[in-house]
Amino acid sequence: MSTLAAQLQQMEAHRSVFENEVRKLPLPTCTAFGSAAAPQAITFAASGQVLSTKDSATVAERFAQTVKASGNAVLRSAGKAPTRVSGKRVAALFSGGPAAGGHNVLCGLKKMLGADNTLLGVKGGPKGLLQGKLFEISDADADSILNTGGFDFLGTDRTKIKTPEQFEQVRQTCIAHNLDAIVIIGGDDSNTNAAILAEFLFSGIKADGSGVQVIGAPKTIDGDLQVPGLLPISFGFDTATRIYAELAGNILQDTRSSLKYWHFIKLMGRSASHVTLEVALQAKPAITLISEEVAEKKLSLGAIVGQIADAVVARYRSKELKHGVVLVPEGLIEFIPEMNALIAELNDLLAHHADAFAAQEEAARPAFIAGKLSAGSAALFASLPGYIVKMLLADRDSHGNLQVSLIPTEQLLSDMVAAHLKKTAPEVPFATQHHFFGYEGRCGAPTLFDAAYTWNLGLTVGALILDGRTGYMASVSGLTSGGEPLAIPLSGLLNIERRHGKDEYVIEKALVRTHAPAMQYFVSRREAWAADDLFASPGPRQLWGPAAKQMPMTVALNDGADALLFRIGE
Ligand code: FBP
Repeated sequence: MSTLAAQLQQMEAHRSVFENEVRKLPLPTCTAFGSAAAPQAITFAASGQVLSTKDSATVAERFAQTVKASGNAVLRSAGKAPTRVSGKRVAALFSGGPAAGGHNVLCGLKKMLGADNTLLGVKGGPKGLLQGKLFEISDADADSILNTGGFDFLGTDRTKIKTPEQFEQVRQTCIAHNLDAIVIIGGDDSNTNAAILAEFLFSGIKADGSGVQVIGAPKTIDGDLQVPGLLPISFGFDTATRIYAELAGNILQDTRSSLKYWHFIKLMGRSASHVTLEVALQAKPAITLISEEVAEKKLSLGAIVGQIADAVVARYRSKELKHGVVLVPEGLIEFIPEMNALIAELNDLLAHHADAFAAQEEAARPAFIAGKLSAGSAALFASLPGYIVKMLLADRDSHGNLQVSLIPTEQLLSDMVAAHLKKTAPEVPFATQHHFFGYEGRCGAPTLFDAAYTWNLGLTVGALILDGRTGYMASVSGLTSGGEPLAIPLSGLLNIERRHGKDEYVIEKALVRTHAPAMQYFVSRREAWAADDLFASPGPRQLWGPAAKQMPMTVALNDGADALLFRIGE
């Protein structure tokens, strides 16, 4: 074999030149943990900050043990742990969609637990926990996954643990593997699962009557798991948005070069528009829709289409621009008032008539449901193209969410704008292209921000477990002032929401706040971006060099930072 061929073969199985180098990347560590090479355990103490929601009284009854233990108070570092805890057996799992940095949570956790405690990985997410698919994670495993993207080391799934049989399976797994703690690395729904499990496993699980600790870690590219002042962002958001912003920047460059297309780009992010807002701030396209603003202004589908068409016409008539980019948040459809009312009715109908609906021939299903809708919703339903109706009737995910990633909103909008222009401004050229950026961004190699953030989240999770805590979500705040590990009581975040046609405990999704600084900055610039090509190309993710320490623009603006650079460990 030639030297080059041998070199190429050595790059197989996650050993590209990039992957080999990135594993050696030094990670900044919060000063609370001491040195980066040998982080030390810390203890936590209740701060004066106590969390509550509109449903706290009901939550205190249902989650009596965890609420009594935590008092719903936020925990902050209280200094170095006086003694070293050993012999704990901790199982960690990924839950929900993948997000860059998950592997580093495991690495930070492994480092904090050290050689005198055991870290087990759960294969295949919550389902793997039910099935008892656990294995020990070695130091070599941790070395091989450090700073790598994806959740492939363990795998993930979206199983919601809710039935008595499932809870019993979890108990059996805890007993069989002699577990002291479970770590759930997931989004809002998964951390709700963590709160429920923390209460269930609080006591009486082991022979001596003690319980199993449960700690959550905040993951999701959607960025909708945030707690102002306590949790700046979920991990994976920075990496995903930088990948999408690079792609959007490339497309913007193409529009300006080939001078002929309007590109409609739908961006993942579920209900919240954080991803779309961040990509807009980075790439500065002509038009960006923000779902939360659409809901606030009660914009109808027709009004949104009219706004896009007006911008298309204005660009053509004033500067003869026949091109542009429109960013569309994945969950937009749920925020358009008349669509929201229709979806709510559909959710209830599909939950209550599940068997009868399933028994219908596929072609007969729309008519079956349409007959049960209110008059207004039935009329709207009848006006929608078949490709949208099909997706509105598709299965909800296991948490009861409409699978918005499957709805081609970008196609719907561009079809409607084309029809509108045909009637109102037929002389304006309108050739379109459509994109959906989602899966491309979830498993890329983490940015330095996500790599450092997740490493410190892992250290925080480990320190909370060694400190005997349960029912908390780890966080790192103060990202521009050194980084501070802290713990948020999960029960303090719980609300009651209607899902699957019934009331359930949930952690409310953090949506874009239209009066927050990030949105206000966007509003102050968007007219200029619509009128001319002012886009910027943020380029690929950079792990070395001047842009490496950049943090999400939305986070920096909303936190009142005076620069874009994070300063963990400084
Ligand atoms: P999480 O909330 O579980 O992190 O999911 C993120 C996400 O990527 C959403 O943006 C998207 O709507 C959904 O997952 C897609 O789900 P799936 O991977 O099941 O297709």
